[in-house]
Amino acid sequence: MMMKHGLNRFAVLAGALALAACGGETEAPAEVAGDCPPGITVTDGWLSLPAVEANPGAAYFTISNTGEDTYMIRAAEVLGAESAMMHDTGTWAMEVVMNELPQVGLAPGDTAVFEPGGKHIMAMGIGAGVAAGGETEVTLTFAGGDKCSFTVQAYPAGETPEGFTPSGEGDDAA
Ligand SMILES: [Cu+2]
Repeated sequence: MMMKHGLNRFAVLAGALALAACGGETEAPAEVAGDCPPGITVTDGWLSLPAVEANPGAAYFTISNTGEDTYMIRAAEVLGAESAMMHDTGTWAMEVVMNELPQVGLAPGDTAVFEPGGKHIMAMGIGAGVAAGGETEVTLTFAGGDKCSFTVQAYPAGETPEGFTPSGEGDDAA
């Protein structure tokens, strides 16, 4: 954390957007953005809302490490949700299953893609304050305690952001 990279501005903006989106509907005090550590950038953040209110939703994003330190994502929170955890998607006995990911490593130069059919942040108990067309905030906690907060736009179940293209990690790569 000795070098200044000007990335703080992103986190500040993300925090302001999340506050604007929440508009006082949340009862708990908003967990406002810290900032992403130097070299960590997040793009394409979005949240897929559940089709049925009681079901979990999932947050997706791309996170890159252009810095010199290795980071290990250890935990995730979604503002407005009761709880959240990192999942990966796989197949077991011909069924699609989700497994909890204890951590996701980001060595220098690494990019991790969280997308449908792969890694995602499962968000349980999403409150009424997070609605389609609105925004909320995801906070990742790294080993050692650094945090990275960013805004995700909420989409109805089954919809994806305009121009969304899977990374090709799944089965449907051409
Ligand atoms: Cu999941």
